Amino acid sequence: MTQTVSVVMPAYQLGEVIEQNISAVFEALSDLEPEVIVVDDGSTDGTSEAIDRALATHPKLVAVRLVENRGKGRALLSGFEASSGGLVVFLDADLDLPPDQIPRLLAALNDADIVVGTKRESMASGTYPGLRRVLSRIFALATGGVFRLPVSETQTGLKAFRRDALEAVAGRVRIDRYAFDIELLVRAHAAGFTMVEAPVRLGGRAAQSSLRPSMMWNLAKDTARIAWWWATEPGFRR
Ligand SMILES: Nc1nc2c(ncn2[C@@H]2O[C@H](COP(=O)(O)OP(=O)(O)OP(=O)(O)O)[C@@H](O)[C@H]2O)c(=O)[nH]1
Ligand SMILES: [Mg+2]
Repeated sequence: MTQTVSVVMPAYQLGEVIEQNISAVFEALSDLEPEVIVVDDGSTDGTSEAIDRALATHPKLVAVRLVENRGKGRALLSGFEASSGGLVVFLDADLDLPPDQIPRLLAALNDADIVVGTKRESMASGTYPGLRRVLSRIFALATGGVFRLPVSETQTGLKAFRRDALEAVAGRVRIDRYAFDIELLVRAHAAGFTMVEAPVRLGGRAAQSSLRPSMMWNLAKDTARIAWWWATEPGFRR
């Protein structure tokens, strides 16, 4: 791998654990000597102080701080703007998806512009709560049917990009929160970038994850907005 690697980690209300999670990423990727960009936008629970402590020990850590909470999608794009790597990884900072899988995703960038982590296999193995599994399946069928993305899932918190693919679309993405991933991938696909999926493994804690009805509603609403743009905006559709 001759290209430099930037790992962007959005972190909101993660508390002290963010310090050890940052260290775990540097450790898992020590061969790659990556830059890690952590983005905190308005956490009030000590996340910011824990990031300060990590800054003192990791010279290749960059902290982006936004005063106001603008959502995970906006945080990812702000982190991307602060990054310099030729290859860019988006990684949930809670590390529900263990970072030792990142080199495998980066290797897949030899054959595609974008590698989308998918949890389907982990879900099938029964470590994932039932309702969430069913909803995720329905959602994937709906987005696949409408937007014709060549991947079976969009929402998993581990993805890798060749820098030019992100550069081409980042400025046009309008959704800040739950449907951000869909809009980003649909726009990149429309712009002619290639994508493949890579199965990723969940760590232990992910099984406890919560799914709020308000979140599902917002995801559905934002997905409908994307469908509207898809139907009406020139160049949105491939
Ligand atoms: N900076 C920033 N990070 C966010 C925001 N919302 C979520 N995140 C981070 O994005 C990652 C994924 O968020 P989660 O809340 O874990 O979402 P999830 O993985 O779908 O849900 P769980 O299964 O409950 O973990 C975590 O690292 C969060 O800290 C936000 O508004 N701003
Ligand atoms: Mg999570």
